[in-house]
Amino acid sequence: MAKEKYLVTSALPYANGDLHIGHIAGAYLPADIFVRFQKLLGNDVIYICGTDEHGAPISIKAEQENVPPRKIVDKYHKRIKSAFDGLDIQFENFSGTDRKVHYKLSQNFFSDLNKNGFIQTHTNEQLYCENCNRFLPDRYVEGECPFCHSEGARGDQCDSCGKLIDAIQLTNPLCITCRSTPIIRETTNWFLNLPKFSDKLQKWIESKTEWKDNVKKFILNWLKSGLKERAITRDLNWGIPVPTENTDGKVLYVWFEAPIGYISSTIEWSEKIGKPEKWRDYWFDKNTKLIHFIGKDNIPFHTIIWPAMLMGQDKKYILPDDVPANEYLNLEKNKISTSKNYAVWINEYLEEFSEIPLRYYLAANAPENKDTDFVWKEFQEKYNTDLANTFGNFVNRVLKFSDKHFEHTIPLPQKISNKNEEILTNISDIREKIKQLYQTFKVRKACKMIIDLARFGNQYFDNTIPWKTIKTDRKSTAEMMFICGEIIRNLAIVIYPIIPSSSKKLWKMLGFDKSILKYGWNGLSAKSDKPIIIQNIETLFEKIPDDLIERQVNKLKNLNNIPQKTSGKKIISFETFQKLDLRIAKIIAAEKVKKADKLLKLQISIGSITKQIIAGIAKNYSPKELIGKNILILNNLEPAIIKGEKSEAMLLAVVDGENLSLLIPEKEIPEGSKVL
Ligand code: B3M
Ligand code: ZN
Repeated sequence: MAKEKYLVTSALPYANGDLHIGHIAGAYLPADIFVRFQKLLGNDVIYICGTDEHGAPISIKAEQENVPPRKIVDKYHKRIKSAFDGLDIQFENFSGTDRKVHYKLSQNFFSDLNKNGFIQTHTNEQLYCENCNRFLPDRYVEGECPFCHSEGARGDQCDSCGKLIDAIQLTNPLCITCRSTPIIRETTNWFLNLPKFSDKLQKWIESKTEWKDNVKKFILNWLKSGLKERAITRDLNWGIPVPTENTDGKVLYVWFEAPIGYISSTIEWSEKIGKPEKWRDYWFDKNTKLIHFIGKDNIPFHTIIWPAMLMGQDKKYILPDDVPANEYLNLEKNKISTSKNYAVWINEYLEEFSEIPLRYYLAANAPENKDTDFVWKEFQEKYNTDLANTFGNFVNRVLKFSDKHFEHTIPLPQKISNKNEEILTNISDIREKIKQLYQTFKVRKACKMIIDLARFGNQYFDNTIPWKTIKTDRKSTAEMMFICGEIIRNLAIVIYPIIPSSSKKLWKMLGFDKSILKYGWNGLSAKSDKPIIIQNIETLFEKIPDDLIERQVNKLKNLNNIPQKTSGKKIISFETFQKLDLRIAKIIAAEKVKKADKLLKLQISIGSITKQIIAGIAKNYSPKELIGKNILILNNLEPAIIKGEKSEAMLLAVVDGENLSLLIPEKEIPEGSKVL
């Protein structure tokens, strides 16, 4: 079969801070897994990245630390790269956007677009700080989001609703440096004429039938509301000079040049490997599949602005084949926040753990279609249960048993029963499914199937009781061991993309002479034809102890300013408030919900009707003390089934950590009364 060709990129991290688990789950681990999978298949694939080194994020950090921007960039480039190394995330090249090749290429991009009539200048109003004597583009200014009204929205994008913002649209803007209110001043900037690309973009996106729903929806919405020209220069002094006249004091907008970094980093790679023209084989060959891994806040840049920039070049660059953007990862139910230091930082993590549990947990819990939550306790449990107890235990018992009874081998059987043949067919079906899942970026499901296979292995071992049969029937025991060996051989390879170092360790125990990548996915298609010679048996996965996890949990608890899930407050209208049917209800019966230690089942009476509600208050109230109490409820909440029980309204309570108190009217008031 002809080799497929892939050019895989991950969003270029800003060189203004360290990486945390949210970055890894969104854009880097999924890409690394995909790349390793393609390598196992024997496809031609390169993984390209680098740091994003210009724009307001960097210059602001430099001002805060009172050092030149280049110093910040150098420091964080190194720290970011070492975090990736520690997590075994391997790029073909990891460059940076403050390098010569990148300057040249970015300026060429601008010049081509300009020459081809896609760039216009406009003089318009911008925010200007009279105290700092400068314009305030992007992150230099903060205010209330014009769309969702959250506070603390930046001048380029609102973190709460994800919408792109023009700084001038902010309500109550403030200069982030001196906190004074900026004035409005005119300035001239260069704009990319996106509307000219509308039709082409629309057609192109409609052809992408296989893109993830969240991504397509986002783009089609954007197109529907009409594309606008976008400024691609900024009044800043840190960045790439604009290659045309009258541009003093201006640089290319960081989001204009950053994606070009994907190309310049590929060029740098070509030069490093001594094949300076090689990058063209990827960027100009329409058989190359260009895949951009990003977090959801980067969708518009990668699916509209960047493709338009590519379309407007003289040279025929390929366009993105897929942009599998991920949703967000939260931390212990709250939003990760760099500024509040509420995060799990990779460099710190690596001081206490190996990369294995994190890679596994973030893969099994990847925010592929919805936001997911990183919970330390779950991290420990998931790893201990799936990898140590299931996968590792299976490998260990099979290898130890076979090693002892079959002269350090997993033997080849003389014949294979029909039932066992069926199992082998099943294994290859499962493998085929896992392959499809990896190919379509569904790593969560792939993880699950892999662990299910290991679990099946354990059951097979238990049910066939080799420790008994070995005394009476050596032949059939050899056959069972062979089946277990086949499961292990498959497991070692299919888990490779997710936890490559464990996979290699297992591979070593199995003593194959070809490396795991050479053997590859294809090596799995034929049955083993020689016995496996078992090497030194080591523990694959050491369990994570409780105290290590407790320390991490406490670290987070000790932060005094934990950010809330939705940052900023949302203002709602009086009409919206009026839609809430808040009432007083009387509890007439209460009991525990089976198999749910936090839940109580309550019967409440609201005037003439009774309803059932399921409430998470069992830790704070006993059923007995509740009966007869008048409580506050939200009456018109959509009914839900909780633990198999119907819940037809919601009780209101105040919560402070573990403390919970019901809201009870201060005076005697008839049940059913409306709260106004
Ligand atoms: N530096 C933005 C971010 O970290 C960014 C990505 C650039 S990709 C070309 O959200
Ligand atoms: Zn200022």
